[in-house]
Amino acid sequence: MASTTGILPTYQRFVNGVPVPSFSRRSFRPREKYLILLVFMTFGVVCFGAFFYLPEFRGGSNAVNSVYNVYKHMQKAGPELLIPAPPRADEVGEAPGGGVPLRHDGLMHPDPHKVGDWAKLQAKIDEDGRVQASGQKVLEKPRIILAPNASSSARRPEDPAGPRIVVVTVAPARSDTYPAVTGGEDADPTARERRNKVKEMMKHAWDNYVRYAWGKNELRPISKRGHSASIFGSQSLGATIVDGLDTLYIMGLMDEFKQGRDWIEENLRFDNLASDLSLFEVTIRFVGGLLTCYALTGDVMFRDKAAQVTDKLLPAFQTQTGIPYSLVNLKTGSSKNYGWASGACSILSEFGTLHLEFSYLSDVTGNPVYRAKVDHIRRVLKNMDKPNGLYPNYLHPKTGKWGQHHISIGGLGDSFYEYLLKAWLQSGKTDTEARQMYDEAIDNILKHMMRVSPGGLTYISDMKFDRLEHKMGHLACFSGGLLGLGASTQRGDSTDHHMDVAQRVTNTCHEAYDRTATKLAPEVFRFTDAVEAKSLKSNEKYYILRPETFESYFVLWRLTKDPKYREWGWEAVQALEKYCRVSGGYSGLKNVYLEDTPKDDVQQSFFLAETLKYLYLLFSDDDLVSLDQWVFNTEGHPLPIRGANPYYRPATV
Ligand code: DMJ
Repeated sequence: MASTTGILPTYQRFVNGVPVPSFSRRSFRPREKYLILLVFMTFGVVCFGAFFYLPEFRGGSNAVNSVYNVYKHMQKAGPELLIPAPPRADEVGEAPGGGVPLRHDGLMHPDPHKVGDWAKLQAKIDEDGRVQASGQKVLEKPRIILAPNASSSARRPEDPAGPRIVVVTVAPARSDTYPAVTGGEDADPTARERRNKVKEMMKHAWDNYVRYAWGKNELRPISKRGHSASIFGSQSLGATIVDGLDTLYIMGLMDEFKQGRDWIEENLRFDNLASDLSLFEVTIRFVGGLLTCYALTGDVMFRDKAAQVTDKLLPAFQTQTGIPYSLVNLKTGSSKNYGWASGACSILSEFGTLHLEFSYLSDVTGNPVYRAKVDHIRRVLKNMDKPNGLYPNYLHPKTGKWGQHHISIGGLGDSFYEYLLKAWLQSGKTDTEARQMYDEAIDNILKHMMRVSPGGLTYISDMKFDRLEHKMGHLACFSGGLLGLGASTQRGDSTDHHMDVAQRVTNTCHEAYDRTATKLAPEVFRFTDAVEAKSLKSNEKYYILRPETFESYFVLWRLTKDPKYREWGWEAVQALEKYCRVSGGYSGLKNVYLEDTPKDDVQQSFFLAETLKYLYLLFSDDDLVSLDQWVFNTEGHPLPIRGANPYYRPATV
């Protein structure tokens, strides 16, 4: 008979001295239950202890702190790993003063299970953002060293002063004076203060992009996730990184610059992009942004990436006329025009806005193929018959004939005129054909399309088949700066007239801002018997963080020194802060005439490339990115002027 009194308990049951098979039992005896419970409790205590003593979790005084610590570690992997993607903006409201997510099921009310935790976690995240924005780094701030003559980017982790980031700046050629590309503080303390504010705005826009949309094209600042406009195709190409990088550099935000630069080196690839990308947008944002970074730093990685992507764009030029298509599939090379474009035409502001980037790329690579493409476009345009000396917005790439006779210095036409003037400037004023075409085109536009409203506002309207449309698109507000730049760089019969119109049109654009509730201008504003410089249609009242008016303030400030341009720029900063800033970045507005306008939940990449750059330069000293040495591409990326700027960097370097 088996003993029942050993050290270890036996679980064999006996009935009348006969062992009972154990499988027939349906439950444990009480002693067995206690033992199992003890084992589970011991296991639980061990796990619980380990949870708090693992280094990742130690230090939190409560569960929220622990979650927060995990969140910080997961930031790089994307916040959605930890925090489920919030509902879309139209499904979500913000609790008064709280930022707590609300469910939207007809009535807005808080989800009782999540409110407390969300509020605490969000407070922690916001605090983190504030600490970083105020310059107190959670991590030790690396020392940034600009190395004007460096030949390598060697890190020195053994440096006792902490990690060191070297931003390579290879001096291009022997020169006594290198143009200022950072610094540039103004002597005026108010301007300095305002410039610091713009820099802080850039930090807010960038940091939130890094936190919520790193590697994606753009940021949705309200729903805090990535966004991609169709112009970028379906891939994540880090458009905000490439577009915003030179602004970071100019503002002296060098650790952020290095962070973006390394992402580009490791992640930006143009092979196998099997979707249609815009030739124009990729050129002005990617090629332009990369080339500026190459000019600023001499880092050949930027130049080589610019050449790689441009090579992938070249199939778009394989047309009967050499006028390229709008869209190109980077994998297959197949190209086409937008379905909405009149008669399947190519668009003037697109094929006419490649000259600066393609010319400079040829010069820095030694490969003439890029310049040949844009020189050919120039020849085609020069030889075309032009109605009243004007360039219609549409041209067919197969027939070489104009499409509908719509003419505009705003959308669909705008940057073609800009690149005529700027090609001449970029060439060190040797490309006189471009200047001549610019002067003729502008004279004819002003002659046929400029009007003064009864209230005395000068505007340049659109024209459709010889009939004026008495409106200006927001895009046309860059023309004040353009006309001023043209007038200030060469004297001629039209100089004074162009300078006068430049200032009057910029005044009109300022009025379009001033006549709204938000002090931000709509996409389109009209001039009728009923209204001046105001929108009439609901679908033209939006503002998408556009830069054009501020670009004109900047250029005209540099040219005239009239303090009103800085004041107007400061009004814009305040309006952006009041109506567009949200905890996750900056958003466009759906109706500028409503103070409580809905937002569009998109932080456009050009907000970093242009809007903030022009505002920053408006409050900087004239030496910083001098207009005598740099010419801005249409996306706000400064390219060096040949002969005037040693950063032009010949191909041999
Ligand atoms: C930018 O992408 C460029 O300035 C382009 O030429 C048209 N405008 C947008 C920003 O509004």
